[in-house]
Amino acid sequence: MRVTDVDLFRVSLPLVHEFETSSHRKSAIEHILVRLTDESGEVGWGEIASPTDPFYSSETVATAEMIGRDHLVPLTLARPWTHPSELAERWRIVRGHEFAKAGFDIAAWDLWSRMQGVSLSSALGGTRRQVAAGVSLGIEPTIDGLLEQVQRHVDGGYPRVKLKIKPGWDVEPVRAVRDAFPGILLHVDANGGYPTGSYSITRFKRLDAFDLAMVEQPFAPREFVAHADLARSVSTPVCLDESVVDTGDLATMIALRAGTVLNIKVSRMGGLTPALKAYRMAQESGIAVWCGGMHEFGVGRAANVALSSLAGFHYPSDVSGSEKYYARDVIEPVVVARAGLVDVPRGPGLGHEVVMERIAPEMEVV
Ligand code: OSB
Ligand code: MG
Repeated sequence: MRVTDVDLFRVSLPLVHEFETSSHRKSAIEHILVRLTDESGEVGWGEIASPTDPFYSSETVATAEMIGRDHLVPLTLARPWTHPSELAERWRIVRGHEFAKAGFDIAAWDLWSRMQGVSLSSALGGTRRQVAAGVSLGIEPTIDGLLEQVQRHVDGGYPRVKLKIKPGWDVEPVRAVRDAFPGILLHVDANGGYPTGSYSITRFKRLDAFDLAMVEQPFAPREFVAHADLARSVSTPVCLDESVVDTGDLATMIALRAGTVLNIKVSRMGGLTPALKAYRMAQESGIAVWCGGMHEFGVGRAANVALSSLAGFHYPSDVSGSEKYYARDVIEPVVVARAGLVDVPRGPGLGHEVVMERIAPEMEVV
């Protein structure tokens, strides 16, 4: 494959429902779409799903644009490659910036699988025809408002509900949801919002009463030891998200027993190539994995669906239908969840086409 053109498009879409986590609230999402064009004219699309502000990780849309333009574009154009996994090796010289790398990596996998005439799912080794989709619900102004959101998505057939929590919004909303929906697969995500120490251990011990599938990322990303302490103190499984951006972090998690569940995100880990590596490593170590999301537009969402089609993904993924977030996604067909299941496309590449009219030309940045 010889890539002759790389185009980056900054695209902003309004959210249909505002989303609040332990760190902030947002009403629109801005991501960067990456288009690689091969000398044959074939194209591949990827998505840089970094949040706008450095509250989830240190990356932002602005840093991703800069790193993409100044480093990843020239490295990608430098010489031909035969398989997308070679690019991760090439980009290794750039430390960190996993979101930026993920956008390029997805585009390379899309391009490569289109050239082979295979679906991205089968290129990755996926075998499922459908994947189970879960929803991630933000912090709501009231518990009644949260219950309405849960009801709407349970009625929509979603088999798993994840609730965002923060100090001051945890035991009470979780109890209310568990009481109203005794049978649902439920879990919570703190996005690192809790202080380390006894206050939090006590709080999480109280959550043990609600039969949660897991508690995701209670403490800040580097707090592996605090996560290990918590994992020893509570019966609810501890899941890591922000803490694990590479296989070195995963090795630390395993060695310290800082959790028994891993949220694999294509975006957080730098793309499908590193996500596959983490998937294999977790499987060998008895860590249960599932595929998380970053409010991706259709391109990144389709990559998450393809990855989730691998048989070892244990829990439902954060790959709800496009319409949960966006009135008008950038792809056709949009991602649809029916009775909590998303079909895995069988056509070449991502199996969806980007609609150029939905990407204003003035948003092209390279
Ligand atoms: O922690 O999983 C997270 C969205 C933005 C940033 C962090 C997270 C999330 C989600 C949304 O939970 C999952 C989705 O894309 O549906
Ligand atoms: Mg999370």
